[in-house]
Amino acid sequence: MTKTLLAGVSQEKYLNSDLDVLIINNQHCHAVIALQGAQVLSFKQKKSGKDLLWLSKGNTYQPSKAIRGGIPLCFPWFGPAHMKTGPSHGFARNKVWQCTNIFVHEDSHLLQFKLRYDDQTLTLWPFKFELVMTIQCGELLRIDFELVNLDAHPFLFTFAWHSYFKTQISTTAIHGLQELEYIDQLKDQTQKQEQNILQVDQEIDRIYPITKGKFCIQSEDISNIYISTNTQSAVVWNPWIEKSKTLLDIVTDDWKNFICLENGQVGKAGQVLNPQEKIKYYINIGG
Ligand code: TA6
Repeated sequence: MTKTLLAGVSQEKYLNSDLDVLIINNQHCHAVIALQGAQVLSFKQKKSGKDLLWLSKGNTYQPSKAIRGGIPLCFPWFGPAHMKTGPSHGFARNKVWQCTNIFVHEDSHLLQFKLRYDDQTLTLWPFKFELVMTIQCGELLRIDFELVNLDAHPFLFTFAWHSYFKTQISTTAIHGLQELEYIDQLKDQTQKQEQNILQVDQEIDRIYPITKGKFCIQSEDISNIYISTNTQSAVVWNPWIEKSKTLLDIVTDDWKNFICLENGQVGKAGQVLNPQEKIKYYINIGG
């Protein structure tokens, strides 16, 4: 059952699952955003007719289960939980966010989503916070992240937009990482330096703590995807053959069709936020 919220925005259950999604359709794009995680699942530009994002065919869309693909938000930590109790990459992508505002701006739609601490988050991460993400669906996809510390104590957080870009991995080249230091997650966190434009021919899992915030993903089967952001870190990931066999939500060989370029504040680029302090980040994605 589809419910129209305003011109160009409707709400429905995704693929007849229990997952509530908002469908945005305007002259520039067709997008799908899940209320769970305020997660963009699809962003199809009308000028190219291509979806910039990859979404796994192996998702089952069970409530609170992380959705593989699109742009999951890793918050308030990136990677494994510190005390090994919480979920990998934090809880933000598993929680249902509140859509607090939808408005039209210069032929685009802006949708605001809010996540605020609750009893469950406090058991996983003992700090009070409010996080608002504003998602602009137009010629570009722009996401703004605004976090405020509502606690009486400072907290340290890391975060990333764990973006899955649709691409042909065998012909993919990532520009914007040249000469940057990175940590190889597959080789005991060894520090190395990127030499050239990055091409992928095996499993890759690299954290670039400090980047220049501008990237281009090239591949034979897509038009270039450009990313610009004021976040410092980038993570590059593809599970390749063997690792993807351990991931039940990646169907056979579908690992060939995406690259993760994840932008945020990760590792030593984690940030401390003092009580009542606010911090803002953005990312622009376009073809
Ligand atoms: O992309 C970096 C990474 O931390 C990889 O190590 C891998 O675990 C990936 O995220 C996927 O994590 P997920 O919890 O979404 O399966």
